[in-house]
Amino acid sequence: MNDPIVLEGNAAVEEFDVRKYIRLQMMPHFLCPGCGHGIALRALLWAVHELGIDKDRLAVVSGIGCAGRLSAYIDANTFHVTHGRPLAFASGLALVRPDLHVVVITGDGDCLAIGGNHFIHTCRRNLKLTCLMLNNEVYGMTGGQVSPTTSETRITTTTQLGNAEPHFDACALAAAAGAGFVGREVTHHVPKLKDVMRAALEHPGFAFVEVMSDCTEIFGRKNDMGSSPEMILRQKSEIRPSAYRDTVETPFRPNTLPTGVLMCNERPEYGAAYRQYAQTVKSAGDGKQKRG
Ligand SMILES: Cc1ncc(C[n+]2csc(CCOP(=O)(O)OP(=O)(O)O)c2C)c(N)n1
Repeated sequence: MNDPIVLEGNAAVEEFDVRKYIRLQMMPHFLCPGCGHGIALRALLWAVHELGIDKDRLAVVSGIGCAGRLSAYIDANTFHVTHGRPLAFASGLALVRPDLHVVVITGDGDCLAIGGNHFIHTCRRNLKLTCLMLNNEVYGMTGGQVSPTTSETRITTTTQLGNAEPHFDACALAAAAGAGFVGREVTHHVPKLKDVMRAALEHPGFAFVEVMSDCTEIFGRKNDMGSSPEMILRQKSEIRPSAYRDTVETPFRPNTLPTGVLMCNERPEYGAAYRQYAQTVKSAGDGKQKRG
């Protein structure tokens, strides 16, 4: 068994050059102009750089979708697995390889719809694992269908008259399910986003970060949210539309979503606890005489 991870040093003194962490042969990338997912990727790699994480010790697991596609661009150990299953795959990896930093990159559909069951149980289990959920409020890759985080009233391919369902608060769900670390940040604030990701990577158990990301080409266009720069500026004060936008003066309510590190509790990490328990059981078994 490999030894659990130890953060070796702080490389912050060395200037961050994203090109050292990406597979340049994969360029040009497939993201649309203005997509927030690229900003999230850069923030993650910046946090990895600052923590001095060796690329050989970094494993990135992602599901299917625009968010899921990001692992392909990272020059580390990467796994592009089935839709909704990155946390299940990553759990196995983190359990047998505690020497790795295992990071999951997932979309709101991947994480909360098809992968919702894996999500709540991963929060409960508390393995050393970092989960970044890029929330663009829509199924981007498949053409813009409604997702569990689509705000009320928003137009999507499958809610042409406006979404009538209430959306999930992913951070509240993670906290209720037992996640030790919960954070949220918008792609507008890149240094803050990097800091939340860094804190998540340093957390000794399961860490969940919701990244509010813009889908400019599909979601933004359908909802008349303006150009990409206009969309990202909107994040400063307005993220979610009011459910009553026809009855209030402004079309969007102020952003009341809290950001930053929302919760940080340390409790026994599942992998270490399991190994210790297994050792105790094994030692007790070794001491017993075999029955004839
Ligand atoms: C089992 C399965 N069901 C459905 C799909 C189709 N599918 C691919 S990506 C996707 C949605 C991804 O949305 P999200 O996770 O929000 O990521 P985004 O593309 O918005 O980043 C769906 C439904 C699939 N590939 N596999």
